[in-house]
Amino acid sequence: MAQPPAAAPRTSSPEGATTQSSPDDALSEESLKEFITSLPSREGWPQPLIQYKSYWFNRNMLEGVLRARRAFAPRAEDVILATQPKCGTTWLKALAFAVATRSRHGLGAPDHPLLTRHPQHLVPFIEIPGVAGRDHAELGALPSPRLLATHMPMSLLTPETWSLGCRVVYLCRDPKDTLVSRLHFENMVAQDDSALSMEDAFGMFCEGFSPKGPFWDHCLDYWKESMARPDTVLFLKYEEIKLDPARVVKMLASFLGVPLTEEEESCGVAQEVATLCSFEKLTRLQVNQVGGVDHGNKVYIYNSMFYRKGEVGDWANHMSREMGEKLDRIVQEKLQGSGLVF
Ligand code: PAP
Repeated sequence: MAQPPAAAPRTSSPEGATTQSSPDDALSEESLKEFITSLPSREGWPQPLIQYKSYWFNRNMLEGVLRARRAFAPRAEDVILATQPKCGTTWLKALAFAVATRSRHGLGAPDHPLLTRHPQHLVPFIEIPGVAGRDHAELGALPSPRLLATHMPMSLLTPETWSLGCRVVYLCRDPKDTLVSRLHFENMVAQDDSALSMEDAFGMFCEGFSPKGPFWDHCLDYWKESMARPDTVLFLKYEEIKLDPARVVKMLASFLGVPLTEEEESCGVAQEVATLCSFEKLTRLQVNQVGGVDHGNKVYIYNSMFYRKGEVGDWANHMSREMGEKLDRIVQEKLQGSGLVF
């Protein structure tokens, strides 16, 4: 990936939330577990969720967030792909990887990494680097510029992420489709008779009680930052990629500091990336059909679980019109005045 031009460094954000250190950042491994036990926790999702700084996390994830705050050292050249779960992380990872590495990995090459490795494993999460078989020390050993991912709310990203001017690409999705995708994922992972019902998941989601939720707060923080600093945060929606993936590929390339050349434009490189990363192409590959990763705690995530339907509007097959309208109303109210709409 070519070096993106350096963004202007800064020490504070419009919200003042992005640069705060916290005493919890220095927790040792032992006191970290003890600290988590002292936080509010609530049952409902297959794994109980723990509230930290107004967001909800399962235990593994919160441990990862706290470790990342302690051990992850951002670099100015880092590009971070930020999402809430089920908003299209896998897709964004594939697109950004293909765009950023196209000078090294020819898009049509028979040995392109996306043909043999899951997009989730090509771009490691900051807070769960183990998914890609790495720990924070190994993330530190990756050469710059690094392409990384996170589900962390903006306010929990390491303060240096912002003071160094790292670039962030945020992807969100219609909350109704996000919820439906989440419910299917939870029930696939649980693999027992503890299946969560749509009604229960819906009620919790509407209360703002969902993994990495409240949904609207997570989006809103990144949205405001993207409005204030478009050179630092690129805000995307799943639906807009679906509508015109090649257009988003071009935007991504420019934002990452590797814009498409005139020659690439005329050769249809944007479409080539879109096709390589399409749901149809990725789901046909063996690597995305077999295998998986053991996350511990009896959680095994098969590679295929990150691909279900890949559609816009599937919510209508799983919740009533009234439920859809209710969730829309809640989200509209929460986002009112921000300019962000779904
Ligand atoms: P994560 O946030 O848990 O890491 P994420 O990739 O966001 O995973 O969630 C999977 C969703 O993205 C699935 O949506 P669905 O349940 O509504 O179908 C999955 O199908 C969708 N997805 C994965 N890859 C693609 C792709 N290439 N194109 C479109 N959608 C995709």
